[in-house]
Amino acid sequence: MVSVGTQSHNSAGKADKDQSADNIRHDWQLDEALALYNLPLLELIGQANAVHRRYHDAGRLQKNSLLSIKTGGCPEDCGYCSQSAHHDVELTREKLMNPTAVVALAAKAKKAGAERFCMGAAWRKVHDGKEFDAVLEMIRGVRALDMEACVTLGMVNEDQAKRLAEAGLTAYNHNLDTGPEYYPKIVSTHSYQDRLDTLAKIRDAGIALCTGGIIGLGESARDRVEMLMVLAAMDPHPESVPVNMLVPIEGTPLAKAEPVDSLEIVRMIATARLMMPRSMVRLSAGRSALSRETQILCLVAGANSIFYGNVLLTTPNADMAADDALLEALGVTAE
Ligand code: SAM
Ligand code: DTB
Ligand code: SF4
Repeated sequence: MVSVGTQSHNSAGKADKDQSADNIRHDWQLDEALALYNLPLLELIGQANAVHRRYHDAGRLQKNSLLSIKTGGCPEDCGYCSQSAHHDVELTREKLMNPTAVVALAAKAKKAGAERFCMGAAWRKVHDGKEFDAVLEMIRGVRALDMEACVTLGMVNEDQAKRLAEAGLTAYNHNLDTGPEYYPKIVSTHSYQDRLDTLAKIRDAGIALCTGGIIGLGESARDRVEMLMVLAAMDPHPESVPVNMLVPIEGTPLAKAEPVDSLEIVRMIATARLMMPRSMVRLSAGRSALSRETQILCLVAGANSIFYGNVLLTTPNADMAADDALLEALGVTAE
């Protein structure tokens, strides 16, 4: 039986360099990771819940608000994405929003209980100039509200990472999306190594990493755990790990992808929790297709963060009123 040691206690959520004394591992092997993923479900959830409770306050859930600050027209060809210019999707393109409007929406999200404000731009990479300056202004504005700020802008260079850090950016979202072998079947315009290079520059600049993936792209369980192995090999582990379930978009190559059994997202979250005990694990896109009870299973299995708000980037999120009822039923408090 595969199990994970959980002997020593540590304070929640903080990733630091000295993780070795705390059963934090960076050397997961494929057979071990797959064995965790394939454990009998109740055993997997039980082990993940025990690790979750040891490293985190299980009565807390982080609420993040998400906003698309620049929508559509992206030159990349990610097969799942509504915003790629390569696909024929019914989507209104929007140029970069102005910082005042963005910060006003962040203030509104804060009032609704969000602690982190995440801003996404459909760019291949950041270009220096007026637009990047405007994004830096958004970050400073969000931080001035005493909220955490996260952006996802595509690839960055070292100088841009440094400027993001100077603006006070809390975290940078840049997903690996799937395992290294399967990735080229999903995207051809950039490589897995490009993603890893951007993550390294962000981390070198002292910004927390938010990086995870999607299930439902036609990948195997092996591809899923291979992605988790790449994430868990990072030292320290990424501070947050979003787990998305594909939101199928009409007009994308993955519009008709075979839907995955919702218990696979529970397995993915539980395995992420076991392999990266201290990271925040975010139950991200796809919640509106999950029952209340499946979402609760995800939280029991170690998810401790959600996107809260009626829309994700371009697709509807779980309804806010339903989320309020869910949180009320759970009796959890916002972080
Ligand atoms: N262009 C930037 C990038 O690729 O990093 C930022 C935006 S991109 C939309 C952010 C992430 O959203 C993707 O890496 C992917 O994990 C997730 N995502 C995009 N479309 C999705 C979909 N249809 N279903 C689930 N997740 C999706
Ligand atoms: C992440 O992992 N999920 C969010 C956020 N990071 C940027 C994006 C979800 C997008 C879902 C599809 C859409 O709304 O376009
Ligand atoms: Fe562009 Fe990001 Fe969508 Fe890929 S996932 S097409 S890089 S916006």
